[in-house]
Formats: sequence, C-alpha cells, structure tokens
Amino acid sequence: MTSNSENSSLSRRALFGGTAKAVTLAGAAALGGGSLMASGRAEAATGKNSAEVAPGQIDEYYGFWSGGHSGEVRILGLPSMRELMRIPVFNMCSASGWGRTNESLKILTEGLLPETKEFLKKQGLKTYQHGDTHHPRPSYTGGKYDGRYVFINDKANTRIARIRLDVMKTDKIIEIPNAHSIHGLRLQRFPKTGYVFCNGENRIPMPNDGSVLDEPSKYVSVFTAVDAESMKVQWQVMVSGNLDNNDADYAGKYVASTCYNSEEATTTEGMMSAERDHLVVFNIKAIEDAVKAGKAKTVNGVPVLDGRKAAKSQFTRYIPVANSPHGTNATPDGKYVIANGKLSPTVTIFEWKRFDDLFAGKIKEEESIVGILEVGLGPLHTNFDGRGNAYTSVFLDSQIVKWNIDEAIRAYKGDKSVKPIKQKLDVHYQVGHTNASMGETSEADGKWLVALCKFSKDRFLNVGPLKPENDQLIDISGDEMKLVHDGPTFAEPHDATIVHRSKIKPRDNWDRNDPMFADAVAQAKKDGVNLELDNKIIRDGKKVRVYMVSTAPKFGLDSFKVKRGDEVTVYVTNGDDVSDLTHGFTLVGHNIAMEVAPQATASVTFTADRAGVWYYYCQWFCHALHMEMQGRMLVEP
Ligand code: K7E
Ligand code: CUA
Repeated sequence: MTSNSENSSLSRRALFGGTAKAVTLAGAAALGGGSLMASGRAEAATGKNSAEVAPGQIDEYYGFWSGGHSGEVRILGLPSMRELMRIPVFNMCSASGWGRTNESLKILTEGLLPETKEFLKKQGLKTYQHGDTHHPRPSYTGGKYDGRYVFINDKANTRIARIRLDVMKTDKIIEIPNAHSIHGLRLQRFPKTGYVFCNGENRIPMPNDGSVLDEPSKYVSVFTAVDAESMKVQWQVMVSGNLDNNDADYAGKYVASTCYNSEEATTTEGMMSAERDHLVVFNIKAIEDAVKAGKAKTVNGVPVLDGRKAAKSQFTRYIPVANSPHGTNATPDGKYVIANGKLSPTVTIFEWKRFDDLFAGKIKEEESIVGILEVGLGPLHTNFDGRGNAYTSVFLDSQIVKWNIDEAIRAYKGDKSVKPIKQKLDVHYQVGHTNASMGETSEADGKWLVALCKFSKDRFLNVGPLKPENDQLIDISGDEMKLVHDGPTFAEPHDATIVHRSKIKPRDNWDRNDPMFADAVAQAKKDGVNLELDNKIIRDGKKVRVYMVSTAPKFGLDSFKVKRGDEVTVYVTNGDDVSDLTHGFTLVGHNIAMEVAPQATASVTFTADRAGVWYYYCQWFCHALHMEMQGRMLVEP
C-alpha cells in the first residue's frame, strides 16, 4: 500500500532527472523542503499503539538521544517523547558543574593525548569545551541490550565516551590517536561488547606533522577498536577512503562500514567524481591474529595494521557500491547488512554469511550483494521492526520508506510478482537517522520508530532564525505507519536508540563506594576525615581542604575562612539518603556550581584570590528552607 505521498515524491524525482548525484545535498534540501511546505498537511494520529502517557504514568522505553554539537546525550521517555534527563558528556554544564568539578575534570582530561594537553594548556584550558555527538549505542550481551553502558562519539575532537547506565553519568572519555574526527560508532554485539568500533572519518597524513598537505597518497583514514571495559585502544586498521558509518554482525566476526571518497580527494568535487565508493568489511579474527603475531607497527603506542585497498590484506575487503553511501545497518535476524545510498536512490543488501566466502577468495566482491532496492532520493539510515520490514530515512524526499527485506531480495533476483516497497510516509522535514524500538537488537519489537528531522520549518511557533529540529514519533505496530507526535529538539539529535525499560536498572541514590568520587574518599581518609559526618577545614601549607556534609536544609559549615592565595578544595557530601533529594553548591563570584545528588560527594578546587565575604548556596531546590541553605566564605587579604 503506497501512500498518497508517492505522487509528490515522483514529481520531485522527475525534477531532479532521476538522480541526486548532480544535485548538492544543500541545494536539493531547499527544493525538497519547499515543495513539502507547500503541500504541508497533518496526518491522522490513530495507530494501534497508544502514544498517550497520562500524568503520573511512566514511559515504556528509554530513548538515548545524541545531542549533536551540544556535546551531550539526552534521555527521552517513549512514547511520550518527554525529555527526562540530560547527560553532560563533552560539554560544560552550568547546572551540574560538569567540566568544573574535580570528578568531571578527571574524566574529561585523563584520556586526552599528551600533545592535546600541551596545546590546551597554551590556550589556558584543561580540556576541550565542546563536542559533537552522533551515535549513542547501548552495550550488548549476545545481541541483546545488557544495560551496562552507552557509548558515544565526539566527531569534533576525535574522542569517544562511555556513560554508566546505573547512574546515567559519563565515566570515561578517551581521545583516539592517529585518527581524525570519529564519526561512525557501533558496538560488538556478540558474544558481548567487547569492542567499541570507531570510524575515523577524515583522512590525514600519518604522521600528521605538518610536512604534508597536497599529497593525497600519504593520507589515511583509521578504523579503531577500543576495549569497552578498559577503554583502551586495542588496535587500528588503515583504510582507503573516508569511513562513514559502521555496524557489527550478530556473530562477532565482521564489521562493515560505508566508505565515501574512494577517490581520496581533498575537495568536494573530487570526492564526488567517481561513480562508485565502497563498503569496507573488517575481518575481526584476521586482525586480532595479526596483532597477536606482532605484525602491526606501533604508532603513538597503538598497533596499526595496513588494511588499505592496495595492501590486499586479509583484514579488509572493499565491495563497490554506488557513490557516497551513508548509514550501515545490520538486520536484527543477523543475516544482512544494509548500506544506504545517500547520493544514490538505493539501499544495497549484503549477506554477512557470504563474507566468509569473500575472505576465502571463493566469490567476488559484488557476489556478497543480495539485493539493491530503489527507495527514494537520499536514503540515509535504515531500521527494523523484527517482522522482516525495514524503514529507511530518505533525506531529500523527506520520507520514511517501509520495505520488506525478503521481497527486496526476491525482486533483485528477478521475481516480478513482489512489490517490496510497502509505504512511504512524509516526515517534516529532511530526516536524518531513523530508529525503531529495540531495532538494533535480536529483540526488535516493531512498536515505535523515530524520525529525526533536521528541519522543522513551519511545524512549531517561530522562535527566530535558528529553528528547532523535529523528532517525530511513528507508530509502526500496524500494517501502516502512523505519525503520532512532533517533538522539537535543540541541536542536534543525529541519532537515538530506543531501549525497553526492562533492560535498565538505574540506582536511586549513589553508593558511597562509587568510583566517581573515590579520589575524594581517599583524600579524606588521609586527612582523617569521615566524609559522611565531619565538617572540617584542613590546612596543608597553602592548600586548604574544606569538608562539609549537606543535609537539608543546612550545610555542615555556616562559614569558613581562607587566606588570599590559598588553593582551596571544597568537598560536599550529600548526607540525605532520600531519593530525589539533590543539593548543590554554588560559590558566588567564583565560577563554581556543582550538583551533589543523594549520597554523593562532589568537589571543586580554586584559588582564593578575591578578598571579602562570598556566599555559597544550594542551587538545587531541596527543602522549604532551600533559600536559607547557605553559608559564607571569608577570604582574608
Ligand atoms: Cu547520518 Cu553522523 Cu549517523 Cu547525522 S549521521 S544524519
Ligand atoms: Cu539543598 Cu537546596
């Protein structure tokens, strides 16, 4: 059943002469959006599911949303699409003190490369102040979500981060050496995560020492595997072309990645000149064996293998696909992986199993392809309902296209009796990622799909030249997709994963033995201070450590004294063992504010350099006497 939007998409296709290749994405976006605005219509909102979550009711799914260039990760509840929490990751956070507290600064700095630390120091900084998150991915055991972690990339500063799902806080950040701008990020699914697979998107000279600009042959892009537990880089593989998005199989053998710019050019025209780019397939076992056998060369402390096309290694295979593919998505039945065409109106289906023969030299590259289906202009990403259907986001047509995987394979083989395209649904507008509930696991449940639209244009009240994005919710439980919700969002949810609530068990209060504040606990022990009971000032030369317990509605210290020039560390422990009773510590005029959640300790260090009385107060509303929860620091001249 093709929807009524088919006609408008056909006319747009005719407008572009049947190919998007000659049209730049930006130019076409303006055209496509314009025609949609003219035809703008509201969809009926009656699916099989109910998207209504009444006041007091709780959502069925957690959504982990990338915050794009806001540098954060957000938690939404689905199907209500209510934003539940923001997790600061690569950004600085005014409310929680992320980027200011000692605990967060340790996480933000300890994984930086030595030369980055040097560089930042010269800028008067301890860490990067921003990031660009794209792909939040929850960890797996046996192809199912296990509720341990979410991993996320930072394209802007070539980092990856790990978020602990028990407390929903970032606990590790590392910068990836030898690579440039980590974009694609996916996780090993089997036997478990395992590896975090990171795509270095941009190609740079190796070594990148300033001696090379216009010698493309000296540029490489780098695929990196990081150990999910230790967060240490395990190995890297040099690749031809720019790595875009990757995905792992359900058997623990292969990772596939789309790769654009097989031309290896450094200009936009150059990157688009060839008819074909490729899907790179990585053979994990062959790579591990070579690393174990000492065949890798060590670059910046990391074993690096040469998987470039010309090296003809057992580490990689390059399968030609139409120019500039984008998303790579593994089907939940474990059989196939799909490359989304972007500049080609097609999706290409590969069978994982055939990669065995491909690496064994028994078949040619193209023979691992089992289907090519034309879906519309600008296919970017695909997701799945677990009932054999795929949902592809089509950027230029601003549609989600539902198609049947088996039928697409049969049609490719020549079966004219099947019509693999089931429905095309207008979304608003210019959709990037799409993701289904549990759709990236063997437990794909086919209830909800989100379409993360880059433009909202006329869908919301006008808030000025900068408009929100539009995250739309679609009911996919029935035969027909139904659009049920528009959700405005700030920059910029590239991608989201939707996890059933049964998979995640967050804590209510912190464990006093949590590693997050282990340094504070160790320091207190040295100082003979009981963090949970004592309010004490320890002077240690020019260093002053101020310990206090906050219990609603009082800080343990009404005032404390330091001398101008002292290096002061304030440790605040939340003594309230009550769910939702978070305190804060804001020190006026000192660029200091931090969250202290129940049973947590948080600390901050500064140089007291402003003589006078300075108030500190609790900025987290905690009690009827919350306003009175304050004290004074005296800085003696
Ligand atoms: Cu398509 Cu970075 Cu996954 Cu944006 S990426 S859309
Ligand atoms: Cu404690 Cu507000």
